[in-house]
This record gives sequence, structure tokens and C-alpha cells, in this order.
Amino acid sequence: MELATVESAKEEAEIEELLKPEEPDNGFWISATRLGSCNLFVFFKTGKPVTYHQFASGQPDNAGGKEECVEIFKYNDMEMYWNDLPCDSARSKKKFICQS
Ligand SMILES: [Ca+2]
Repeated sequence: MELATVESAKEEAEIEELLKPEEPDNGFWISATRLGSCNLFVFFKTGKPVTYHQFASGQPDNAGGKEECVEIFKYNDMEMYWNDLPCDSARSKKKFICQS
């Protein structure tokens, strides 16, 4: 099992369906990670660049220059959004979305 890649709206919709019972504002780690200090992301599972994404308004912002991981979350039970955030901060203790 590895962190999931999300490469299309269809895949994201499938994940959203699985997450419906969860608390809406919980974030979940996916396989996307920042490459260097710019806003280029790759999936570390495959090495492929992230071409489909749904970053929330103002994201990715690389706050503090340390936001190298990516979560997906639901906000106010609306559609899912993506956010970059630090991989190792206390706030980052989130659940994972994995795939085999
Ligand atoms: Ca962010």
C-alpha cells in the first residue's frame, strides 16, 4: 500500500465518495509532494507531475517555505480541495488515503 495518486476528476470523485462518512474538515494525505521551492508537484508514488489538481483558492502557498506535502479536504461539506502544508508539523497529523 502506498499513498494514493489523484490524477483525474473521476478519481477524486471516487475518493470523495469513500470519504463521505468522515468529518468534512479532516484532511487526508495523498501522494503529491512539492518539487523544490516552486509550485511544481509530483506524485512520489510514480514520479509523474501533478497535472490534475483542485487546490483551494490561494493554495498552494508554501507558507513558511515548508509546505512540501499535500492534503485533500472538504470544506463545509462542499467539494474537495487540495492544500500544501508541512509534512511534519503537529497540525499535519492526518489520515491517509492509500492504494495498492
Ligand atoms: Ca498551504
